[in-house]
Amino acid sequence: MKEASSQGGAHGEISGGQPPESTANSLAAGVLRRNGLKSWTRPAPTLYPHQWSWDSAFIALGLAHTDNSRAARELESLFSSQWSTGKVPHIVFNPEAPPRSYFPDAERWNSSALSPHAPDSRHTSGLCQPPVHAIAVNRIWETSREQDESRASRAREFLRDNFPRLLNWHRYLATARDPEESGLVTIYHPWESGTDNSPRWDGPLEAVPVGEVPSYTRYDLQHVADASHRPTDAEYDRFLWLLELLKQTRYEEAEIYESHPFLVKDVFFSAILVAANEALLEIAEAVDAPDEDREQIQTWINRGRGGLDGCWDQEFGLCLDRNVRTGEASRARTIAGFAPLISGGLGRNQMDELLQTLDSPAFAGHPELRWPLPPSTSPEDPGFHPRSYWRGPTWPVVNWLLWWSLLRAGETERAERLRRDTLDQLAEGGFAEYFEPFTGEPLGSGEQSWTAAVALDLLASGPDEP
Ligand code: 9WN
Repeated sequence: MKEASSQGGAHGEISGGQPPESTANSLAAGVLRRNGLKSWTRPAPTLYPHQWSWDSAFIALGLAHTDNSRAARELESLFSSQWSTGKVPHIVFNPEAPPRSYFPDAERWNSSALSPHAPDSRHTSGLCQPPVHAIAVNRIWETSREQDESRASRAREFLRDNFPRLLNWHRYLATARDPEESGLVTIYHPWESGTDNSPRWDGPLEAVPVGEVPSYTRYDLQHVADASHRPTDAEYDRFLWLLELLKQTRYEEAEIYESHPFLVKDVFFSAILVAANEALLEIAEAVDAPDEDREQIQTWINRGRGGLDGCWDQEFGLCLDRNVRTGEASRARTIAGFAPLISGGLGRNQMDELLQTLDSPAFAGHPELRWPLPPSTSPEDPGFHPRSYWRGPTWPVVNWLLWWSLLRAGETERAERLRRDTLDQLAEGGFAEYFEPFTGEPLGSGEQSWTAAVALDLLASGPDEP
């Protein structure tokens, strides 16, 4: 496995060929250690100097294999900035980050001044990201249980403390973000999806007339080798305009629902919520939560699966997002379309259809791919771009989600192939943020924490592992 340089965009090799797993483990653990601050971990050394929500969840999942208490602290530190509405903010700002290192900064979001629901203690963004957290908490529980009784009892304590926070978070998503009770989560901004410039958002974004955006400087471009890896300036103008509109509502959910021009039912986010609710149900079991909480969670799971069923597109063999404003489906072929695989509970026919799409030349079966790993956007989609962020590159963190979902669905051989190919990609390219799908070139930031974290989980979960 290669180790990428800590400078964005550079990916230096320290050893050739694939090393033994113990070496790979220590390389991955080293990335998390170097990116680690006192109680949480930066997603990348320079490009992302603050705490990001779903990154932290993946990071905790990886840390669960090296240091349970550090993993628990990672999530506790994130949840200490949970809003009183239950929302877990997508960024918690680091007051010690170097000046002019990331934009939009705390000042631009201004959430503590604008919203009475934002925490006083730390500045945060006003958005959220996919809820991987309960899945990570469950991993901490699983890995602690395998150890001595004192660790298991500390983990049970951690579960007890965090169950109410997780429940509030999921309740916020099931209510404020789904007043229609459709089972699908509404997002207010592409940043909430975690797949920022995906062609999934091209249609809904085009419909947003862009107003006067207060002037700004992008700092992200100074941390990557080439601007083509990142979203374009035109995309940033739209992202920043949506932020201004959200500020005008003071981040009030009802007002946003009333006036905001970008309201989209995100199938990928919704599917992760279903999987996270399944994890939460297991946590509820472990902490002996009241029956009504468990029933509530089960209702959300059923509703989520029902909602996703309604977004199935026969022609693409994928699930599609829906614009709440127009009712139109986003006809883009992206990895988000595999949402039902993540939410689980599929019948054999739908599973076969999804796997057929996954294996087809539209995704992992494309004959020119460096590894048979699904690009974030299908090479057959008009919005595909092999180097641009979520428009085509392969993301290890998405491979992890698909691998984990395949395992849960009992597709063990296929899951194992995906696991091996993902690790081979990292062995050649290092712990990059994302990869050019045809050449395997590492792109974006080097030393990306969640890439290292999912590597740790994949390495610990091989068929030979106990
Ligand atoms: C905006 C931190 C985050 C990830 C997102 C990824 C990217 C931010 C950015 O980086 O988003 O939130 O500046 O591009 O798209 O999924 O959480 O790694």
